[in-house]
Amino acid sequence: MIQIIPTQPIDGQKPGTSGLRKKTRVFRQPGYLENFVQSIWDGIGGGQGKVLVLGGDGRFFNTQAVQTILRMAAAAGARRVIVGRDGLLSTPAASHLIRSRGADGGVILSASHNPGGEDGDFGVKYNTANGGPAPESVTEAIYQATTQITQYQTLDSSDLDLSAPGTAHLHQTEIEVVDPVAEYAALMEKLFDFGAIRALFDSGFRLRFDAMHAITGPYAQEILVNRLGAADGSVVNATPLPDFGGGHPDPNPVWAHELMGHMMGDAAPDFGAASDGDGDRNMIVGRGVYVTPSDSLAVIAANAHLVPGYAGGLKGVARSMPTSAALDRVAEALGIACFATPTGWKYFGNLLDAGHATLCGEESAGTGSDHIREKDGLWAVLMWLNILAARRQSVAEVMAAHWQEFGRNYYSRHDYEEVDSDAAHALMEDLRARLDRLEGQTFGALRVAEAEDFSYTDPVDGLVTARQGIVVSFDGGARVVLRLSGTGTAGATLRVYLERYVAGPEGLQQDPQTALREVIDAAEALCALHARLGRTAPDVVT
Ligand code: G16
Repeated sequence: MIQIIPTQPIDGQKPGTSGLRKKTRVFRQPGYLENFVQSIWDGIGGGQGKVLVLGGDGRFFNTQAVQTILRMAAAAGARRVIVGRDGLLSTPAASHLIRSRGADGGVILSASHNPGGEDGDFGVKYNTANGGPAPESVTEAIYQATTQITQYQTLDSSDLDLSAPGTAHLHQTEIEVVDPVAEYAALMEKLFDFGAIRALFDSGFRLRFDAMHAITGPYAQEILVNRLGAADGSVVNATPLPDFGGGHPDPNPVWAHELMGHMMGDAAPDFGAASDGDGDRNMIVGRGVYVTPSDSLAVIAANAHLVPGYAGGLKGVARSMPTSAALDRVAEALGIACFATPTGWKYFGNLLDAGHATLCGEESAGTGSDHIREKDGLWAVLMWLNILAARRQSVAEVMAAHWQEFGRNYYSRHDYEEVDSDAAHALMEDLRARLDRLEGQTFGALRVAEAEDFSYTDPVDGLVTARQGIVVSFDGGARVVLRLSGTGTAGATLRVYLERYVAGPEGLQQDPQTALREVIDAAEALCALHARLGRTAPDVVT
């Protein structure tokens, strides 16, 4: 029986960089999830007749939320919902399912790298028929719907058993429960030279993949161990837990410090990697060497021709604006276009759909290609493994050779988390107000060559997205970028991205914080970060 429940708008249901992310407690308030899901249906022109994919990263509240959304999809008249077993799907697997099944879209439950659990974060995002995050036109329509909602529709029915693949009906909607790993693993087999990677493992190559108690554990176990022959025990923290074991499932040197410890130790394996809560981010580490996401993207682009799925060459590449320009140097050498977009994977969708770009990546540990429309953690790991298998070199050797050829973009991101929102916004606004006057001024040892507030014109649909981060470039090519995060759930997070290029052949093996000292000092001199935010140091340095 369809139930029509009267409701009223709830403030603040505006999707951010990647869907709606809030504290789990906020999402569990009566009607909160229902209001947002009804607004998704309303924002996309109704659920009637639609084929949808549904799944999440398994964090606390995933199980109940999936059941709620199934009931609401059925009440909205969806034709079919394809849902991962136990309501689980990694974000890349969900993107692939939407595409491979020709679905109209999908609902993904995740707050990505944010901590989970009752006191952690939860999130909901909608992906469109291309498998990618809804573009701004759609998220805006959803947001508008949240401000006008008067009722939502659901069913008066009990929970469905989602524990085994098969088909059931809910009202008139077919519910298909699928193995969350199978189709994704089959796609990976098509893109990569599994034989070469298997031979690499057979030769004694050792791997440690840290799933951080999140969604990729079963995917990594199946692909890396069962299909590629990595030694048993290579995948650690492999069982997804609703609170990620109390950890912060963000694959960077700070939160994946356990893996970093192994990789920098005497008994380090050849290759280390980690992924995040929903499986779309990655971290790459060699024995004794951490590879920044920006460098990883550049290395992948430079070596993609060694991987069967990309042997035909790249149509173009894209990066988010704050990502380092290491990719641009590779693109120039390859003679292909390199696009710089605002932060948010959704901005890559048009470029991939239109065939302008094959590879995309972000400094925030996201790398991917046109095989799906999300960034893809395990895909990046397989790219690296395939490249190492083809080159027969260590990660350190690959990096050294890359920097010798292209020079090195020293890069670091300093995050000031959960700072006072007013102070952070005022800092940004004051800097914006000074932009016109910065050129020629000196901060610390560096003189400003150019200052702008990044604005992006989508080359496919012409849409303009303004105010996407303040970029201050200095003489000699160093730069600092400042922007406010769009994924936090408490206060504000200010991100300070620091970059400096060294052409080589000398000076390519410095510690990044040392190599960036003048840029870090210039950023402080530019906007008195510490005094204004009431901090003495960043919370996270990656
Ligand atoms: C999301 C977006 C990414 C973005 C990242 C950080 O990733 O999909 O495009 O780079 O957030 O965004 P911000 O700097 O605004 O916090 P994820 O992995 O959290 O879905």
